[in-house]
Amino acid sequence: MTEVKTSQMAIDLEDKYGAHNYHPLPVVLAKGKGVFMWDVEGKRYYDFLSAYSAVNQGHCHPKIVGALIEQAQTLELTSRAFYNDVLGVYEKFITEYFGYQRVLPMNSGAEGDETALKLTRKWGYKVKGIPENQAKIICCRDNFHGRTITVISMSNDPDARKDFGPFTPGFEAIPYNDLDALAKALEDPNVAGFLVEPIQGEAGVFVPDEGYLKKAFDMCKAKNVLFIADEVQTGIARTGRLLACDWEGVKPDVLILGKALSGGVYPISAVLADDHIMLCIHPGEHGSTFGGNPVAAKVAMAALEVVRDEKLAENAEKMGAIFRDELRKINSPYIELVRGKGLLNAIVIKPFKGKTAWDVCLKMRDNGLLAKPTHDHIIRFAPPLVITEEQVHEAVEIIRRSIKEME
Ligand code: IF1
Repeated sequence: MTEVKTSQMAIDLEDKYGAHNYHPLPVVLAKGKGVFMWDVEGKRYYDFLSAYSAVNQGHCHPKIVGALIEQAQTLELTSRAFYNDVLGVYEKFITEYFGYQRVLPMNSGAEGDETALKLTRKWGYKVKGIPENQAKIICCRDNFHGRTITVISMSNDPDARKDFGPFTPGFEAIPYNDLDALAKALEDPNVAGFLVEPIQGEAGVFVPDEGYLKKAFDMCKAKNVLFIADEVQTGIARTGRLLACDWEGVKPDVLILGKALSGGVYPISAVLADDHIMLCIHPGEHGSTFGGNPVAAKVAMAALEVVRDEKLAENAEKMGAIFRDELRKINSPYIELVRGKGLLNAIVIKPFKGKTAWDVCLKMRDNGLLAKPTHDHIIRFAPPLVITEEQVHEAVEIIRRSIKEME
């Protein structure tokens, strides 16, 4: 095996042997602990991406890693052709934790979304009585739900779609945060579900108006349409509540979770729903070799226990408020606005002296903080939820200094 001795070696290897489907910030990470990561040369960084909110519990959390190791040494995978002694325990645990009757375990977020779409269509035909092949699902413009062909069929991002067609039919995209558009779309009796991100992450941490989710939920109920929440990024304490929907007291009919369900150590996703929806799917109609395997089950339980035991939702709310307050005190021609909820935040960058959000991220990297631009002019700030107040202040100081050095 080749030994990586410098950051440049790692970059060269990826460049030569990997598909070119990403454009990473040039930093090569070799170690993580809590809110920090270290590069190959040993330089320490604050992680303000948390692997797109997968690492809410902090890097290499001993309890989650411990659960992984212990179960991997005992029983790793049985497939769902047989029962095992962990899956049912996990199913009971996670359904009680989120207040649903049933769970369908999968691996990636995109698979969770696919599962929710299939489940919603099935319910549309079996329960709502939509004529065969006529079911429609409403989605939102500028959504991000993953990379599969069906999922990108809902996208309007040219990079995500171009030359990947033909696409899956059966979707209608309406503007996000627009209840009139939703009302109009809901007039079609063949609508089975409305799929929505409580905060649009990829769109640049776009927080909808207060009351949007609750009203959208009520409108769906009035039309016998399932309200499907993609909480893959916003869920598991990220926004200062266990779920972002909790901010408005909405309990989605179908809930999609991923990312931090594993604390970042393993790909785990899940779809939760009650009997009258979930039991529409019968044996042989959906599944996955790895979904809900014993290691995943143990990891997810540990990851969710950490969220509860360490009160991460409370900490995210508190630290998020301090973080936004401090960011808003930075007076710079580069900063147009600061927005977010809990520890899911973003600054909108105004191009200045020919410099963009990417340049700001490079400067922050040099000063010891890692974040990623989205859409050229937005920088997402989403540290692990275990961050302390002192660390928030230190991180803001790095951000302030980086921006000032560019003026
Ligand atoms: C990448 C974005 C974040 C998601 C929501 C489902 C998925 C995601 C709401 C799919 C995934 C990702 C994947 C990551 C970049 C990232 C992202 F910028 F692209 F939009 F987080 F904001 N639903 N989000 O945000 O989950 O299948 O990836 O497990 O590199 O594509 P997945």
